[in-house]
Amino acid sequence: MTAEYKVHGSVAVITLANPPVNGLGLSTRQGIVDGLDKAQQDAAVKAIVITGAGGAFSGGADIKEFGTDKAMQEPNLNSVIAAIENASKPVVAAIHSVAMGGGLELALGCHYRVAAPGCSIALPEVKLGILPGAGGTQRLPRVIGVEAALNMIVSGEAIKSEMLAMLPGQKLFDKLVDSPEALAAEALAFAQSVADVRPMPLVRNLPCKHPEGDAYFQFARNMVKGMSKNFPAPAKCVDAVEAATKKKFADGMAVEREIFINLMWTAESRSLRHLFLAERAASKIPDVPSDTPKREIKSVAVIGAGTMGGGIAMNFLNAGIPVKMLEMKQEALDRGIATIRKNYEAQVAKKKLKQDKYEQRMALLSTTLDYADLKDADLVIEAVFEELGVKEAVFKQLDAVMKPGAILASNTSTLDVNKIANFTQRPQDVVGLHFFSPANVMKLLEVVRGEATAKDVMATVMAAAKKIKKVAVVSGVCDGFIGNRMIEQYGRQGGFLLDEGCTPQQVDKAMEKFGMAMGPFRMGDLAGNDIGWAIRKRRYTEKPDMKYSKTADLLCEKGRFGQKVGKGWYDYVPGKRDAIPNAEVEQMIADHRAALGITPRKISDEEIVQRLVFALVNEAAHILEEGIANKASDIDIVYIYGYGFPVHRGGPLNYANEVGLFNVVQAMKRFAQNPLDDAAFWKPAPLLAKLAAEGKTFN
Ligand code: T1G
Repeated sequence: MTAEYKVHGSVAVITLANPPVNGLGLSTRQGIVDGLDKAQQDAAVKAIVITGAGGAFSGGADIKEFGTDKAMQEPNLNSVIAAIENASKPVVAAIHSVAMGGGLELALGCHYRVAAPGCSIALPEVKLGILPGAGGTQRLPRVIGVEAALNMIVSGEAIKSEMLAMLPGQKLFDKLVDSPEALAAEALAFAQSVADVRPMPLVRNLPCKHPEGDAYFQFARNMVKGMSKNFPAPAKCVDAVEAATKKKFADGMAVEREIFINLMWTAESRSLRHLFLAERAASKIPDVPSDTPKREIKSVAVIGAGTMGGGIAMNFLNAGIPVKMLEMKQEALDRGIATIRKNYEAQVAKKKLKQDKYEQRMALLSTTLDYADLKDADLVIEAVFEELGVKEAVFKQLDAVMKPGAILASNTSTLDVNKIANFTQRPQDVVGLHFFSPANVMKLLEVVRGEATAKDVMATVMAAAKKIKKVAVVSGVCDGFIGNRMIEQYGRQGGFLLDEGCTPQQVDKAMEKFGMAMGPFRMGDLAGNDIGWAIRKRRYTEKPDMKYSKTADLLCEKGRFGQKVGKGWYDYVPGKRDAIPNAEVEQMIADHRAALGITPRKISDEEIVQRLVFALVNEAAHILEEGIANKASDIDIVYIYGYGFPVHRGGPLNYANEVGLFNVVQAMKRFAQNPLDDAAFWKPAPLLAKLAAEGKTFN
């Protein structure tokens, strides 16, 4: 059982003990009910306290149980709460640290609630595409008021217990103790003090009204509509809370239940639940145990004060870690520091950063022109020009000066980390840390594991990634690692579609309707079309039989590199990001088509989306087969955090699971028939073909 029972004098204490956050899984729910039964049968027991062991009261229903029959198996959470409300002796919730979702609902079912300060209180179910399903939408408005409750339920955000205790007329907490240390004793004393109070108060019996109900909920619906594109749950939260103000409690519960079950079966909720677990799973490396000793990162060095080097440095400064930046020339250092200052000052101007914090961060930054000054850094990250010869010179220098045990990292986005490691005598200390531009903004970090990279180096950099608030995904060594290797196939399909009859804006609009933050051509204009051009030039010699559309090269030959030069696939007005279609580009595409003897055809949005997304899926299947990525969910995380893949689709592989891998393979067979496409590429990766044939998914 993952709930302990112990009697202290005349008070029985039931302690949830299901680490890490006392998720209310079946055995925990059973433990609570068993404890309630024992307490009620023991004449010596006059009152009951429920609390949580470790770092949480309870983080809510056990998300890992979702989609399994355990989640609904009796006693389900509503049954547990009913058992509490119907108990013959008062039940007091002793709340500390975290009380979220079903954990807060459990507390709301108790007769009394005693809380410690600093506790994170939330109903975050909406972030999983559902809504509170154990009475939260009906009970929370009864104890903190309709508007405060609806705000919490629609946002899913946590509020500190001491803030909620200050709400006028609140009945959420009967007592807020002075400190977390005082909670246990004070909860026992409180339980004793109410042992004989009858009738025992029930939240469900409290009134729930809003003075201008119709007007308020109309306003709430309008607000929610704006912020919940692609997600049905927030609007349903409004319906459920409105039911609390218009219906008897039991009827309101029925409304909540129906909405909860319907939302649980939406693709959006499956995507959000998948990503919740995927993001946490990404930090786990199969052959690197979580207790692997980590090296201490007390200071960091960054080689290169350009856009990437400056952004990388900011991540560590923001985490309070001193950074020493090295450049070859003082003016390059000055430029780099000026850019960092400009970025911080922009945040201060937007009130996103306090002046004193800005100054603290800048005080942690130092610069040098001399490698010898870097020798004491625990981690050094090079962000110099993307050319192997330059990397070789840098790593040879680092190998000569860095102290033993320092971690040497390259920010390379395409080069072979094994080759870079072998420029040194310490390949076990070399790793790739591929930041995405802008490095101080993008959350994704690809941690590229060389064949010699030591396990403790991997454990150390994964922990450092968490400290600088990055979502780190481990990649093996290959050209483009995970993200850029896949995006190359995505871009190739975009080029073929232009040759076959699409305009750039037709492809972009189709992908943005699918949910991409930006279509491939607007993204090329943002990142710089010359980056892809340089890679294709390499490919033309390395892989002469790899088929590419020449359209993008024609665009680059006209110097249309994108926003940075005011023109790319689209035109741009200085200071604005609007992509303005350009007739000359469209004519260039049409002329190129004609030169190839291609008669343009009408291409549906569905084909556009399938060809671009299934190109990602097929390449991802190869990446999984080759062991470049450890698991499918890691690849979804890469695309969500690094490439603007729509969250409500859960990532390219989750989306493929939703479409059905059989259907993905069928579509690929159709694409392979198209003489203007690349039939060889559309041969399903063996892993994909196998899963499809067996009716399985990537997970
Ligand atoms: N169920 C199962 N595991 C959970 C969990 C949960 N509810 N919450 C966290 N974990 C695991 C997580 O996967 C990770 O596992 C570890 O705990 C640490 O998490 C009926 C239906 C509680 C604020 O949405 O917001 O109740 O990777 O890295 O930063 O209405 O976790 O170590 O194996 O996030 O300290 C509603 C979600 C559920 C809360 C702690 N509850 N959790 O943050 O640690 S639905 C939630 C969080 C529900 C009812 C409905 C955070 C946290 P592993 P972590 P953290």
